[in-house]
Amino acid sequence: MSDWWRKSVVYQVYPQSFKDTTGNGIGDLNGIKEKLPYLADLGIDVIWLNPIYQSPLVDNGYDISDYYQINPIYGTMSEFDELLQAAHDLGIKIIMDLVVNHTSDQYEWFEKSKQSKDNEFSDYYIWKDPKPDGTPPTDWGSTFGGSAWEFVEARNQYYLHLFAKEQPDLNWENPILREKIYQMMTFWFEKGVDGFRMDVISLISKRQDWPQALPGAIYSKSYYVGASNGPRVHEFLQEMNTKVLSKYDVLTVGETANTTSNQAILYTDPTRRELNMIFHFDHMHLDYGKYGKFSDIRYKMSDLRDVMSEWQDKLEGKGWNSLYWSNHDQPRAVTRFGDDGKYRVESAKMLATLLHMMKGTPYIFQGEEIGMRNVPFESLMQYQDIETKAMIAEMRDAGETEETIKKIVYLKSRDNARTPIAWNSDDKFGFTEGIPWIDYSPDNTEINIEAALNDKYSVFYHYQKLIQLRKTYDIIAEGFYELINPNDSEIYGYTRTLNHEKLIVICSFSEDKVNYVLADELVDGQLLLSNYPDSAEKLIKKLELRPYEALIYLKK
Ligand code: TEU
Repeated sequence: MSDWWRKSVVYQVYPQSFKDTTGNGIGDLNGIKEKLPYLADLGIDVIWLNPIYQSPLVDNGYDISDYYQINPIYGTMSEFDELLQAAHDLGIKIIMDLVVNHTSDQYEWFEKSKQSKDNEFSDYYIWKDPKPDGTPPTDWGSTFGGSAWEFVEARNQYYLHLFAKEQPDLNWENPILREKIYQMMTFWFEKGVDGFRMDVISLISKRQDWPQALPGAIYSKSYYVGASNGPRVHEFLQEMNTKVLSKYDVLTVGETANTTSNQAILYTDPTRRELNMIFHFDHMHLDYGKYGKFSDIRYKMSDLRDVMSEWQDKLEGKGWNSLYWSNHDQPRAVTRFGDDGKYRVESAKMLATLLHMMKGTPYIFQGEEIGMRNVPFESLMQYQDIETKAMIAEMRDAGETEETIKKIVYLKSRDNARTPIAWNSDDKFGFTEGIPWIDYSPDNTEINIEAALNDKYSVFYHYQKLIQLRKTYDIIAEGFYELINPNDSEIYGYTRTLNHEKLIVICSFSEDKVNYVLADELVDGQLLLSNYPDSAEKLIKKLELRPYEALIYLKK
């Protein structure tokens, strides 16, 4: 098997917000197929599709009611087959979203499981007797509010749901259930799918002693004590690899919130035959507060540099990193990590430079490549996301003011990432002929794909060049990472070294001009890319960096 994914760039498509061709206001598979030439022009190698399976959409498709059916709102199975073939014809692979920690409560398996304790499906899910006083087995909270346990009279038992009560957790202790999952994975691989992003895969093995939550754990994350990186998670993934993954030349990336860099080696060490890479959350957690992600705390660049460097260093030669700033669960990168006002373009390009020159597989979330920022919705009523609604309720219950809640929701709601992509500045932005399932961003008139393609200095063309550099220079995929001036408070600099070549990457996180002095051995490199049109062709020792200036030099 080749490690093709070591030099690939992945583009995440959130189907319902990408492009609608039917006028129902929801993006669809034919819309993605129509826009494949745009993605080919950007230069990406792989598309990650968020879930498109049959679902009641309680959690926007992460509540699957049939693993083998395409949700008709996105299209048909034959339209999926056509999309896959059209992508492959352009040299673009497609990975799907594997959601096997839980299903929808409308899955046939669950509908039967909840009926009794002695049918074929009874043990497909996690059922526990109440405590003697009738309360749930543990004090774990659901990510989306309330208890992680729901009582069902017919069984006189609770079932576990780490997410919505409409998302019952599957029982991975059951080998029959595991075989069903492996059969399903094989079905999609036999259709030609090129891999999976594995939703909350680090949660599939629960501790069988069902511990109480750690004191002070944030309610919606209290289950981590008993479900995160559980006792059999690696056994299950090695079984999955042996029975399915090893038979195909595919990309696998596990979503593993609350997983350390040491634990990541266990998931991504190729000799362990589990996954190719994982999404960690350590850089996402830099601005967490008492409500977890929902905080108005601003991260510190020094903390970001420490986290990104830890992951580069720890996985060097032992595992493999994914590289991302945002996705469908996170706010827009340029708002969270850059300056989405005066220096939106410069800082979006700087963030892209910093990430894409690191060691690992970069992931671009739709709209990131044109510098989309958070969405200033007027009213809390405009938010659709189940997590956002749960957090609004939780903050109201805690007595937070509406002003505070609105500010925090603006900063961190997942809906920031889920507004429709604007393909042009027309009144419906080229997204749909109908009414969009979620309101547009007021930015769309200015920030849209057509405007980006017509501006040679746009964020789009910077991403295109970064992707091209990765295809051109092996040092980007394989070079050794080292920090430059590790204590500088405003400039994040690092080198990549491969054989006698050195790549020098210098990124300013300051809105002011900043002086930066390089060691002699780093000067004289040749400029490969800058986010300013007139940076010096040769790298000099004493730099005066402009606001959010990002430089890439190669010294041979
Ligand atoms: O997200 C996993 C997860 O932990 C999320 O709750 C995420 O950490 C949080 O939204 C950050 O604020 C995955 C999917 O990506 C997410 O869309 C689903 O809602 C969730 O699992 C359940 O499937």
